[in-house]
Amino acid sequence: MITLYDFDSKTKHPWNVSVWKARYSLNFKKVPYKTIWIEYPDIEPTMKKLGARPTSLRGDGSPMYTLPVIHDDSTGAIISDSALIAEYLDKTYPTSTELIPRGTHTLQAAFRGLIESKMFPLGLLVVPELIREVVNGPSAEYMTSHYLPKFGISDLATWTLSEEQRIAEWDKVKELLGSVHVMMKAEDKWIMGDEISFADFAVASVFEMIKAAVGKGSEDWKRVLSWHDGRWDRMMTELERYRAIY
Ligand SMILES: N[C@@H](CCC(=O)N[C@@H](CS)C(=O)NCC(=O)O)C(=O)O
Repeated sequence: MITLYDFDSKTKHPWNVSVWKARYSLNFKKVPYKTIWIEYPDIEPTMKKLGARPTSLRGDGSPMYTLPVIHDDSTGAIISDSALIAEYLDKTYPTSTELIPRGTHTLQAAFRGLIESKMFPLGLLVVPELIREVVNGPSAEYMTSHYLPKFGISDLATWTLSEEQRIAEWDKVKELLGSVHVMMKAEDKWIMGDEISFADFAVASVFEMIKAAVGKGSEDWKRVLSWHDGRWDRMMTELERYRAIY
């Protein structure tokens, strides 16, 4: 059985963009797994104890441990990083459809790089909401001290976005998604055309984070889904079958 490490929350529902990529991948491969929910400050000690690898370095040069991480007790493998998890699942649990089909590795990495490079504006819209409404105390404290300064927010209690700023930030998010939309042919259902892949899960995971932050009954969520001729609405509806939480 595989264990997936994910961020705990008040809503008891996954919300993190990076972990959603791994969750979609596990569900797509139909590999049985269970989730262990942890808080931000517990990532490093938990991962060190497990023997997971850090995925990058912090500004001070120390190793940075991140989620998602999976532990597959049938092989003993412990994998950090959502893309490496997808590669591991393709290799260890071969199925007729792959997350990262042979020959698409570089293009998929470039595509994810594009999405990640343009995600910053979204942070200002979702991170304060996630801290206020979604995560538990220890993660809220961690995100407040580690993430909010990046957005120039020093005191969340008094911080608000004006309506004008909100519209401007949402416009930037629309632009990011629009840059993906214009690269796709109208008839393309998925990033690779007719074939679903890890690249789609990278996009859908951004939507999952938006949904978790703004709420699925909100006007913001309905508006986001309606952008670009309803492409995202259709995509998220199709992906319902890979959204199970174990
Ligand atoms: N490249 C990694 C990135 C994972 C990542 O950055 N995870 C963040 C949450 S979105 C994290 O765990 N951060 C830990 C921290 O900020 O201390 C992946 O795709 O898995």
